[in-house]
Amino acid sequence: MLEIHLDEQDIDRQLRADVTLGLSATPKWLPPKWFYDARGSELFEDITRLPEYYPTRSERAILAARAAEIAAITEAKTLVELGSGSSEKTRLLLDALLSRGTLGAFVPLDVSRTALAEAVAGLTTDYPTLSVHGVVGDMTDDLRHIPDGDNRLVAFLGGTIGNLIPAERAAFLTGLRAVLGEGEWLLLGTDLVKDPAIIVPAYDDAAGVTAEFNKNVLRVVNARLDADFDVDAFTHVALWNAEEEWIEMRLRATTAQQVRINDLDLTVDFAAGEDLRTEISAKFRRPGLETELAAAGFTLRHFWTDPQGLFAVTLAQA
Ligand code: AVJ
Repeated sequence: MLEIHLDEQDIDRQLRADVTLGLSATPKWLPPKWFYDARGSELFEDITRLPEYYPTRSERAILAARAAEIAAITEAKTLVELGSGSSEKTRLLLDALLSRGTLGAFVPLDVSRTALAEAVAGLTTDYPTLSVHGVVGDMTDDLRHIPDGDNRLVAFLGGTIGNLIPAERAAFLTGLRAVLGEGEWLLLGTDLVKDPAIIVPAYDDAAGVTAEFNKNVLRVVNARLDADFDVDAFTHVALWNAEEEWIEMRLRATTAQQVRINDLDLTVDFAAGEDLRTEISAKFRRPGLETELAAAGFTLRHFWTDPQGLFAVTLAQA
């Protein structure tokens, strides 16, 4: 079953608001959620298989090693997954919780109705005893639509929390804590601070897949808002912000140019070399994470990393 709290019209309104705000700002920016149309989602899947992109592999290794332990500790009855996408790593958790015998329901929440419908259909076939209840919604403002239940485990994997700036993270975690009862669980995937010589190539791969993924946001704006971005007139930039400990992805205008966004009746000027920021991907350290969780009312119970210490999965309790 699929429950829809976000329709095409809501999404269109959000896109218009984001593009109007971001392209009128100095410096210019666009939120990363607009990367993910069908092509962008495919490019992201390609990224997860790149030799340079360690987060997906590292997180999968942690979950494979710890899923049974997570099931034994939480004995969760419902697994909620935020930003579930293809739900591939989730199967590790579902299998462990089903073996443990506690799990009755899986609630994937995602903004993409098509991706979610596909995931729900596949899971319903593969897990006939499980109640699969998809929620189409925005994880930052539709958490109230997570169905009631007791002993729920909310998984937010992939390191996507790193796309939020610290103030947004605090608001998100506090909002999540507010919908959970005391004792319920959060399983959080976070990329870790490490040598930028490892991080930067993960966001600037030799094959140029991340560059295509980054530029895809311009194609999305062109297609959805009748704009005329010249995609080839921008270059992909990934830079490590050492102070904030986050990666910034930008699109740099190679020449001075004007872009017309017809549906917004907006004309935007770019200077030669001007950057448009398209994503931040924050990297974490255990102490900072523990502090952020505590500030939102969560207690860190376990912090697991892969053998190389690249990525972490944290189990926290409300
Ligand atoms: C899906 C948000 C976790 O930040 O690493 C991959 C997206 N951006 N390469 C990340 C992404 C560039 C990814 N997240």
